[in-house]
Amino acid sequence: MADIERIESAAVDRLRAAPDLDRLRELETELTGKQSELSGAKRALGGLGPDERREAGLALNRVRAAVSEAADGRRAELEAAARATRVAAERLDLTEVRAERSAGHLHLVTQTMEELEDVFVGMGFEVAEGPEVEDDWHNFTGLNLPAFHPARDMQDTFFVDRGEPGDVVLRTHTSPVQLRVMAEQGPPIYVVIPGRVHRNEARDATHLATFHQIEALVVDRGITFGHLAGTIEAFTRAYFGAGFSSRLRPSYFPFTEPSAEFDIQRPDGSWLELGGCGMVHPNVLRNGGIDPEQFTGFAFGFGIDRLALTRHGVADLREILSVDVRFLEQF
Ligand code: FA5
Repeated sequence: MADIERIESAAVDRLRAAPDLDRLRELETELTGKQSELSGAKRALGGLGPDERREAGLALNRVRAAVSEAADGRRAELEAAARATRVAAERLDLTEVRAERSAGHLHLVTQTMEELEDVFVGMGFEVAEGPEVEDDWHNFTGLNLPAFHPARDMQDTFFVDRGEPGDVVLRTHTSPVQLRVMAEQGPPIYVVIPGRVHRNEARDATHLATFHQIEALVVDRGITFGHLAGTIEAFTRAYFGAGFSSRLRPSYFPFTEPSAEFDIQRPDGSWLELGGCGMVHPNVLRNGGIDPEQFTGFAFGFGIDRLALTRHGVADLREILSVDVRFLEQF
């Protein structure tokens, strides 16, 4: 009986200490198989008297049950540990990583300007730029706006104290670059002109004194108003998406004839005013050194700031000047 008790406690201890499932399986064979002490003890029962044999037989059955219970318990533990290891190894971390310190990013207006340039470049346009400090001729006179022309009042001007009074201005629109590209490059012309412009205006929810425009200019043989309308429609779909469309309304600009304002329609049916456009006026072509009998062209231009904020549902244009990181971080 003492042997049987020793066999039981040794077997249970070894099973509980099995380091893995393979070793556990080996131990089970070793402890309960034919060669095991347990089987040996069972065989020895035959040499005992009837009472002793009965007692020892019951004890051996108890040991067998205890050994198999210890093995089952250890197996369950080892299987649970293996499952946990496998789950940990297969786990996908889908948490968005946010750097502790952000390196900052481009301002919403710059982002929008670059997106617009990308769309136009994708449509085959080249990007052209010109100076922000401009002479009167490029900003007004050369664009068919002679001195004292009433349409000059459409764009209140900041004058630079240089040369004769009124000679040098901060450009009020990107259109003066039209004349520069015509003179420098000549037709065929397919350019977009992004840039910063300035007007002597009181700031309010829809006006800034410094804002941004982008302007397209095409000059080639046989360019028609149909090309203008089609290009604006193609741009609208390329930039805003297939659910958007455009419309033109008659308007007036001294540098285009005929002229129009263009709006885009959102998928919900509402309209957003975007900018001005028209066929380049023959006087402007001539001022750019191009023969209007040979070439025709169209131009369109619009404000970037209003567009950028409308897209993000920001109501007040003055937010563009905000230095509040909580505002800037949103875009
Ligand atoms: C022009 O500046 C013309 N040069 C546009 C043009 C180009 C017409 C080529 C024909 C051919 P306008 O003054 O309407 O047009 O200004 C164009 C856009 O600039 C406006 O639609 C608006 O989006 C934006 N804008 C004008 N004033 C301000 C302002 N104070 N603050 C913010 N955006 C403005």
